[in-house]
Amino acid sequence: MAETSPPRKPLPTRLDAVIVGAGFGGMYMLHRLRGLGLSARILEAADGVGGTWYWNRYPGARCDVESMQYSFSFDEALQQEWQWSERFAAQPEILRYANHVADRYDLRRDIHFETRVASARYDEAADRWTVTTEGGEVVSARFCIMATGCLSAARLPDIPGIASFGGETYHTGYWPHHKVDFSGKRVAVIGTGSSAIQAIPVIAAEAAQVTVFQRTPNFSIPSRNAPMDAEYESWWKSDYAAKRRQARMMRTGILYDINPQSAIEVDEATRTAEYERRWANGGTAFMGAYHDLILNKASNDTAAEFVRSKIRSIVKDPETAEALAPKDHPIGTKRICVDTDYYETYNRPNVALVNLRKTPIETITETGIRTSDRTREFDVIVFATGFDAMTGALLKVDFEGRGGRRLSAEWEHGPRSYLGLMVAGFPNMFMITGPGSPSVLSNMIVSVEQHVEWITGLLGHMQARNLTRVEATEQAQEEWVRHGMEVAEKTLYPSAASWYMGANIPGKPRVFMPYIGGVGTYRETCDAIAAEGYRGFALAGEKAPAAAAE
Ligand code: N01
Repeated sequence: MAETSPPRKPLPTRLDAVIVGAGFGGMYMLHRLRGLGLSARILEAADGVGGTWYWNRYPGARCDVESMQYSFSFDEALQQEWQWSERFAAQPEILRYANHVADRYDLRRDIHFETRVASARYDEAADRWTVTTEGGEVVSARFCIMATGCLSAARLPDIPGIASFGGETYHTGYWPHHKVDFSGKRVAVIGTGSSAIQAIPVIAAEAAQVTVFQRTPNFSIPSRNAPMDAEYESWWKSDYAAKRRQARMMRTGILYDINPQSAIEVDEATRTAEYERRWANGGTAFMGAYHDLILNKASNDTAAEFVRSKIRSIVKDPETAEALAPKDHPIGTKRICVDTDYYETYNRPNVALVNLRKTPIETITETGIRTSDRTREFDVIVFATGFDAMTGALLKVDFEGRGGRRLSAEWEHGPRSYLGLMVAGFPNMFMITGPGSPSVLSNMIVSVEQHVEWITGLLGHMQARNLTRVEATEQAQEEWVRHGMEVAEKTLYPSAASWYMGANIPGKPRVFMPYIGGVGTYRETCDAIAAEGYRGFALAGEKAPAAAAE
């Protein structure tokens, strides 16, 4: 298995399709386009495949979807042959899997590594995209497919003095390939989201001292990670295809038991027993304890209070425990975290928590961090400060669509799309897990497969009819955006200042970006739209659709 790329080769000047990004979405898309007989290349900024799992190499990085479910389902042989070593796979193993996929389907020969796309312009007369790389290479392609991921534009905070620090600095989403040696060092971690919650226990086990700078606490559930249980693996593999079919119809694309009851329908003892059972099992299935936890504040409060009581029982110092107990958002409305020994880590003598709500950061200095009450000296600062989520990577490319429309202008007040797949005014440009689709609220691989297969179906439909252009109509887009907002408003999600809402980026419009109607419902909608001849999409080309249908 090769983990590094072959030498760079020049880009072809004319292709059927350019795919941007060699994560799971881009790789599967390439595989399916080959199946249609189309010429396609992936342009990838990194020097290897894996997308999010290529970049997020921080200590403790691990998936919070179980390994048996966080993997491709499109090939029975692939899913039978691959063996995961743990219940929740760690980043190096997922990256090995991504490399295995690249090799197994001979994808590398059509991937251009270390190639970052700068701009894409649509030529209406030719029905083609002109894609230009940062290196100045230009390729003309009929289709431009963005597989850039939802959490790939890492973000450093605007803290004064950030550039003046003389020690080592790292961002969790842009971690170096070499092992970072924390031994004997004084380490600051800024941020307490999923990445920090995974990294802090591992760094604390090695460093002399870890100081965590927390602005907003998050809810975290223990993962109860363990070596893969052979019986569990065989249970999955005995009828993998059937279980995958079930998973695809679940709200999150993950097969787990969701209790159809309401949390406030049952008495307190029953509720506590259910929360205890799920806490003991570990993982995000905790949120399936009652079906209405994300719908009803009173129900949500019961789960939130249960987790707060767990934090208070684990963390020995009461002031630290109180600072770690989230009170500003309903549980689950910011991405729930999954950890190994996160809260326990605050009982270590070498770990301290700084509550930035009480003593905000004033500046980063050459040797440390100054908060409103004091200055602390550090050898290393780890920024676990997240991403310009969902739109960041898409808007990094200067997109110019039909009639000179700019994607940045179209999305000035928040992303607008039809199904999270296409944007009106940008014909032949697709997004894999774009804003407006379930994406980050789901098992990403399930959503990636669904999008890739749906796009493949549409391109096959066009091929059969000799059509050269597809575009979402303004009306269909308008209705989908409105529907997405209506569904979100029925939940507690918009009440949290989350990255789902764009709230972590100063100046970013506050719009709930993913589609929360559920993975299964969304799949049915997409399938129905395809079955109705791609309702809401304008199809055109060399032959008119009517003539093609004859
Ligand atoms: O990023 P985040 P992440 N001063 O945005 C803080 C996925 N993921 O990389 O909330 C001080 O969640 C910020 O504070 P606040 C998963 O979907 C999955 O951790 O803005 N602090 C927050 O605490 C996840 O949700 C997995 O007040 C500042 C933190 O930085 C998503 O990636 C693992 C600050 C950022 O948290 C992103 O997670 C890891 C400032 N100026 C990630 N600016 C798994 O599958 C920001 N912060 C398990």
